[in-house]
Amino acid sequence: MPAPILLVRVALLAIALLLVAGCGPSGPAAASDLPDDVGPVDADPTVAVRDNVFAPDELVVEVGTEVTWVWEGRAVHDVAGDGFKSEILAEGTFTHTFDEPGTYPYVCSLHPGMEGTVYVIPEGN
Ligand SMILES: [Cu+2]
Repeated sequence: MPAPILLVRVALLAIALLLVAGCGPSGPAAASDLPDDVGPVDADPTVAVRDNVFAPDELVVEVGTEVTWVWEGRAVHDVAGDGFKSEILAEGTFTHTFDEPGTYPYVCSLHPGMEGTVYVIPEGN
């Protein structure tokens, strides 16, 4: 009785395809609430974009702060987060002003593992 076995195989294949389709390309995670122990604010809201690391990879700023990423590496990179995305650049700068408190993870979409986080804390903390 091969027919039922074939049906089961088709069903399993369909389920597998659905699972794969649900996992799109991995992008930056969505912004989220702040953890409890963030701070103090970094004096210089600037991040160097190097090969293949953001330095510093964690930055703490007050809400309303303009963060500047400065390309310093030899390879091309970008900055891609929830609500902000640079062009793919080899040099130059990208800026983004964070108007809402929260945790903003971002990545270079070209280099897996090249990740950073901006923590945006309320004014006066
Ligand atoms: Cu990169």
